[in-house]
Amino acid sequence: MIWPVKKTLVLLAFAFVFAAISIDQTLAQQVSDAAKTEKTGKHSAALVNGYEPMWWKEAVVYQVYPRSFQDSNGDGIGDLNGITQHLDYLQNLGVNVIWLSPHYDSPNADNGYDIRDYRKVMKEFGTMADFDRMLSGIKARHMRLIIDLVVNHSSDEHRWFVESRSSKKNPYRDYYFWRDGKPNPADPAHPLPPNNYPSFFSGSAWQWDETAKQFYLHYFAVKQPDLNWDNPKVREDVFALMKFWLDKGVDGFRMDVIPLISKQPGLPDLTPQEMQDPPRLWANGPHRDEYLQQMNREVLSKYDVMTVGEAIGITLEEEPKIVNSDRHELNMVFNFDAVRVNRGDFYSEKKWKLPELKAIYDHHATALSKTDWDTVFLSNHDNPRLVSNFGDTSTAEFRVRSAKLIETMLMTLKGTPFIYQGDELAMTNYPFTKLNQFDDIEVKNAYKERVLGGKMAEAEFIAESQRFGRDNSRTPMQWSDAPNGGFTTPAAKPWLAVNPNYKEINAGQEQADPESVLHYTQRAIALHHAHLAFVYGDYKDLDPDNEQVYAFTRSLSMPGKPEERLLVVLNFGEKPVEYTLPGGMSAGKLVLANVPGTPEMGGSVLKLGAWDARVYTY
Ligand code: TEU
Ligand code: CA
Repeated sequence: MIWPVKKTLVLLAFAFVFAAISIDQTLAQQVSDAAKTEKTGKHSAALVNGYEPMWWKEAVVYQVYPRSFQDSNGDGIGDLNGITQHLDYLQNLGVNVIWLSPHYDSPNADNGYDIRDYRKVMKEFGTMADFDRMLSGIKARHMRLIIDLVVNHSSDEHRWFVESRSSKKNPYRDYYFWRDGKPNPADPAHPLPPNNYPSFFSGSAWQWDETAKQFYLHYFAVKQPDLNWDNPKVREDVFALMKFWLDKGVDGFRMDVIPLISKQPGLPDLTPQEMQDPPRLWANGPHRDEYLQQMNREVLSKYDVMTVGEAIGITLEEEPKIVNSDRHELNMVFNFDAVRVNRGDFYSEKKWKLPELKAIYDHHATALSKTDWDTVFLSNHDNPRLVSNFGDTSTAEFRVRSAKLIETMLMTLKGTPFIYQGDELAMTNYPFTKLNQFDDIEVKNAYKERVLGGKMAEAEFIAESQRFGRDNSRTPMQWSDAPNGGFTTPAAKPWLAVNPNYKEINAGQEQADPESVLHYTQRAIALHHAHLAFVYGDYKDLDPDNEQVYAFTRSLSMPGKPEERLLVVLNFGEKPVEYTLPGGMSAGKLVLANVPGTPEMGGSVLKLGAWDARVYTY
């Protein structure tokens, strides 16, 4: 008696599955028909101002550096359960996507950018069950998660490398780059590196290995050997681990130094000219696009994902090779022109003027076509704090205003905006005064090479590292005015010291103040979401040569809708100005301002105070 019922249920279930599949196929068919229409040049109603609408184009992304976000168990190290505790905070902020810096098993030579096991959660961060709980918490709040894919290199403690170094005959030998050294006439027992490649983290990019009696290549730390993507097995293994996480439900990847995966054939010495900027050459290996296309074909195209590559070494003109949708590689990349506008060699400061930054953004808006997509960001875990880098921290008032101005800019420029944890609080650089306050391998190695090598005075090195060192952005999140800023328990010792200004700058205080940077960031994000013009609209710089005011428009026409016209005016500095909009233009209704009491209507002459940021209709 019971069997027929069960059978019917089973059949019904099958019918549902088939119905679901056929609906999916119909949708997929529609999408591919739309794509075909686009290719044949016929007008497709699905496009918005020529762009194919995509969730990742409309998203605002928030980067979490797990080590420094929230410690939930009092060991002084941030963890996944700590992130889960703050998901409501992130949802309230209005961000759609979380980019999680590496959460994998790692000996932490470079804070997780050296991965020992790609399928395991870092012990200090928790367990896979914690990860799953975090992911479902993110989904339950209608947000998405992208994770960091670090596959140009692994840790030297990864099983592949352990095998690889064990013998020349090991099947994993070709997973990495092993080479004989050059003869060293002065000391025959110690050969010289195979070529003159420098490491990003000082010294040679080659490490002598006593077991293997050969050198291996490491663009980054000695503990980060470069994977050999020319070996098809490496690609297969990487694609499999990507699927492992995608099948768990993650929504895509931020890909660490991804253009570096295709090495120069034969690994010849850099010429003196190439030596000026090694990543330029390293990022343009002969198989880069082939490997990314294979990755897209075999993995990415099978999921609805967001992909963003760290485009180190790639010029803006070259970006479409990676991001043009017709090429089926990645959705977008990070270009460093803007964030490095004030940077000279290594951590040295370069004087810059506003027109240079505008020229970069103008270049972005013109160099990319309607089938490319862009990112907008001025901070991450490798750069100083946003407000310390581009704003003014000389007084509390200017810190708040300038941070709001920068948030306004990020949410209104063209491209998917990325913010970094603490930006929304206008957290600042740390007052580093001595070497032992730093944790970062980049600083420690550079100290050895530069200061101990006699190339630079210690005081100058510390001052530059205080200005640009990566640990500035890695100090723990300041949640409250409790000891340790609420990052960890009062008795614990955080892995990196909390900025002493946590008593004034913290989330609790900002939540209570409607005029805080936190509340303002929330409004700026909401504004971004409220106007498709900020996503798909045209960008026009109204006054490219003005050294004080950045004024631009975003406008969007869609069939059957009134044109969306928005005007952004930013006074970059403390000097007030009476600004006459160019071309007889008049500002209309105010939609966002960083100073309370700003008049509701604009006009053609705007009285701008220190660090005033305004968005109007026009
Ligand atoms: O960064 C690559 C990179 O561009 C850095 O070398 C950067 O130029 C430098 O640190 C700035 O001072 C990525 C990750 O974002 C970084 O955290 C890692 O250390 C690095 O790759 C190696 O994985
Ligand atoms: Ca912890």
